[in-house]
Amino acid sequence: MLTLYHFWDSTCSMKVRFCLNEKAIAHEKVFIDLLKFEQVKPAYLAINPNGVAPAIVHDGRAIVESTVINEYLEEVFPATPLLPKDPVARAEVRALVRLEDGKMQDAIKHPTFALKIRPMFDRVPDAELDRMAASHPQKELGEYWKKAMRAPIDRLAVEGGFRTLREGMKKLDGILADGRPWLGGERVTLAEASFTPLVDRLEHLGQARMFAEFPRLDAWRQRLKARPAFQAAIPPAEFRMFSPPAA
Ligand SMILES: N[C@@H](CCC(=O)N[C@@H](CS)C(=O)NCC(=O)O)C(=O)O
Repeated sequence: MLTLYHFWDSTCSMKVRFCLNEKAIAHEKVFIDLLKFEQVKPAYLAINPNGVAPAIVHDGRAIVESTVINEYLEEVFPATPLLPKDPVARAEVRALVRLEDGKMQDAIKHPTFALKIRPMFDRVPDAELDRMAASHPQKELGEYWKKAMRAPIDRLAVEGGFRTLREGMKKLDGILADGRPWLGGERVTLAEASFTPLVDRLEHLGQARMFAEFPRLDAWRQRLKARPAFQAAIPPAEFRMFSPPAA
C-alpha cells in the first residue's frame, strides 16, 4: 500500500507524480492544502516533520524529500527503470536531478511566490501568517512565507531566479545536442521527472517563451508533454493555484 501526500500545484509533488505515473505504481493520493497551511498541522507533521509536500507512506513507513522518494521508487519498483544501465549515464542523470533539486527548484520559487501566490494572500490577516510561521518546523520557510506575502516584492530575487533557470535550461539544451531524445539518453529517466515541474510552472508563469531560445529543449518539452505520465502529473484545472496569463 502506497500513499502520496501532495499538493497538486506543487513542483516537488509533480516530480513524484511523474515518477509514479511512468512506473505505473498503484497508489492513493492525500491532498495537503499548502495554501491553508495544512503542511504544518500536527497530523501531517507526524508524516513529514519538515512541514513540506510531498511525502509518501509505503507499507506504513514514511519517506520524505521528492528526489529521495523518486530514488526509493526506482529501487523498490524496478520494473520500469528510470535510470540508465550504464553507471556513467546513471551518474549523469543523478547530476541533473541534483541541478533541479539544489538550484532550479529554488530559483522557480521566487517568481511563483512574488508574482502569483502573494496576491492570493492580500486578505489573509497578518496574525494568521505569524501563527503559521511560528508553527513551521523549518523557521526559514515560515519567515519566507511572511516576507514573500508582506515585504515589498524582491525584484532582484525574481530576476535572479529567472537567470538561474535560463542558465539551467542552456545546460539541458546542450545535453540534447547529440540528438538524444531524452536528457538521460534513449529513454525517459528521473531527469524528466525532475524537470516536469519546470515545464509546467514556466508555462503557467507565462514564460513558455523562454524555451524559444533553446530549440532542442523546446522539442524535448513537446515530447515530454505528449506523455500520459506528464499529463497525469500536472494539476487538473480545478487544482491550479493560478491560470497562465492570456496569450
Ligand atoms: N526539498 C524538498 C522541498 C519540499 C518543498 O519545499 N515543498 C513545497 C512545495 S513545492 C512546500 O511544501 N512548501 C510549503 C512551505 O514552504 O511551507 C523536496 O524536494 O521534497
